[in-house]
Parts: sequence; structure tokens; C-alpha cells
Amino acid sequence: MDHAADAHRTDLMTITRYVLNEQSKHPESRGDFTILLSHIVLGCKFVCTAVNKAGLAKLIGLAGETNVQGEEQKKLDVLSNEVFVKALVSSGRTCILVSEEDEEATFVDPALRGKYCVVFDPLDGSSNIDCGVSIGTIFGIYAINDGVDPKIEDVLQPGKNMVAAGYCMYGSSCTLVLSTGKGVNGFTLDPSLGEFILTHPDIKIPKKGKIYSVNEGNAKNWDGPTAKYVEKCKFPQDGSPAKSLRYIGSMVADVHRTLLYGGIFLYPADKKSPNGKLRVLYEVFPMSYLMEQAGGQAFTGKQRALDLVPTKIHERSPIFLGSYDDVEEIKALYAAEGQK
Ligand code: FDP
Repeated sequence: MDHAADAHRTDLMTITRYVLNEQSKHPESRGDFTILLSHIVLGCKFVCTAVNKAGLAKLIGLAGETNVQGEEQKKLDVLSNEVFVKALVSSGRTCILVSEEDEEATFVDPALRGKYCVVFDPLDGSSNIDCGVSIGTIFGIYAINDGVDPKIEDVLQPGKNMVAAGYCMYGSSCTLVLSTGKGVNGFTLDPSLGEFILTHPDIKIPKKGKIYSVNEGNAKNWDGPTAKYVEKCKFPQDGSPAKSLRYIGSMVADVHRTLLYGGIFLYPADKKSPNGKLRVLYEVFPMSYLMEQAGGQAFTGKQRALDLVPTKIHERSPIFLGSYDDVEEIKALYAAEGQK
């Protein structure tokens, strides 16, 4: 441990302090959002610990299996969902929860209701769990006027209406990236303090990147603009260098790299999946919100992603997101296709 460096870090901007500072700019605020966020942070810390211990604790396995003590084992994604649902309900600030793990939305008991609707994927990138590759939690937050009589329409809103969005990546470090509509900030969990510390203030995505990120195994089923775009990445005709390909297959990790290094992340529609794979409410919207807040763009192949109005809670959409100029290029290819 570098005690000398630690000795200099005496003024730590924790995530709670950061949000309280923001709250103090709104004297009318009652602190509800701060309380909600502290429950999300607790969920992230819990899942981070569970992910780190997964191999040791044999948490990996089929839901319903029993361990040596005869206790029921839960798969990490099932466990993570339970943790987040309980943390969000007990915050007393939520009224509707939509989780990737639950077919139906959860309407919070009236006695515990607040004004926020939270949409989330408790553990995204599940195919990477068993091999220890980075995975994450993604969340988006809507606020409704009052949480007394919530309706499913309250979450079927365009992503631009979200009041906050973020993700927590369980990787070589545990990083929480958050936007409350005024830029993007990244916080890294200091395990010795148990606190998320502001390590990446005001993240801005490079205007143009050198990396593209897509599952090329699906290439035979792509439409014209996606195929042309990827061809251009590999064989640019304008003398620019070819882009590098990076694809982890875990949205949080691929988007995190895109946000920090620039470039583009694509999960397009294809002949087999005409709506793509990724879910609008808790994958496409939060990541698009963060990208726009960081100066990038997010496009569905037809429109700005955050303008999409979902009609079902588990709806899917194609998505192209990342550096402003790179997304501009794919938009131009779709526009040209539309003019044919
Ligand atoms: P996973 O299936 O492993 O849960 O939506 C889930 C997701 O992962 C994303 O995290 C990831 O970006 C994408 O699917 C990967 O899909 P492919 O395996 O089709 O590339």
C-alpha cells in the first residue's frame, strides 16, 4: 500500500458527498434522491462482494442447488436481483421497479411508496459470469409527480425523461458511473473504506474514436448500413487508419471502454433479431443517456435512442452508441439507405 500517496488523499469526494453537494443547489429538495441513490450504492457494493467471492463461495451454479451446508444456492443474477429489489423497496422512495430478471413490473406496497420508478438489469453480461469477465448492473430512474397511484405507463416513457442513469462495473475495480442530467461522473470503490470515491470527474467521450465494438459473428445477418459501416472501420477508403475491434460481450464493460477511450458500440438489428438484442428500458436508455451526457450520441438505426417510446417493459431495440463523429457516420449510412 502506498501510504505516502494515501496521506495526500485527505479530502475524499464520496458519492454521497457528491450527491449531497448537488442536492444543496436545490433548496426545495427533500433528499429523496440521495436516499434512493444510497440504496442503489448499497446494492452495488453487495453485488460487488458477491461477484468477487463467487468462485470461492461456489455461488456459481444452478439456482435451486444446495451447498454443503444444505443451504439453497442462488445464481449470482438471481441473488443480485433480490438484493436490488429489497434495497430499492426499503428505500421508501420507489413506486415501480422493472428488472430484467422479473417478467412483470413490481408495484411497491403503498405504505413504502415514493415518487421514483427504477428500471434495472441487476447483473448484465450473464454469459460472462462463470469465467470471471467484467459484468455490471445498469439502472435508469424516472420520477413521477406522486407515487400514490403508479401505472405501468409511468415507466413506458422515452429515455430522455429519465432523471438519472448509471451503471456499476464489477471488473478489475468496481466502478460506478452516474449521470443526474448534468454530465457524467465515475466513482471507484475503495474497498478499505467501503466508499465510492470520485475518480473520473466530468467524463467526456472523445469526439472520434479508434475502436469499434460489435459481435461480428452475426455479420451474415446484418443489414446494408451496418455491414457497410463495419467494412469502413476495417478498410477505410479515406486514408484514415483502420479501427481496432474490441468486443467483450458484456454491455457494461464494452460501453465503459467506449466512454473512456471513444469509439462505437453496436448491437444492430439482424435478420434473426429484427429488433436487436438489447432491452430498451434498462440497457439502451441508461447507456444512451450517459453517452449523450458525455458528449456522444446514441442512435437506433431510425432515430435518436432517447426519443424512443417503449410499449412493453422488456422491449428490445437496435443500438449504435459512442463518439459523436462515429455515430454521425452510421446515421449517414442509414439516411442514405432510406433514400433508396
Ligand atoms: P448477456 O447475454 O451475456 O447477458 O443483454 C445481455 C448481453 O449479455 C449484453 O451485456 C451484451 O452486450 C450482449 O448481451 C452480448 O450479446 P452477444 O453474446 O449476442 O454478443
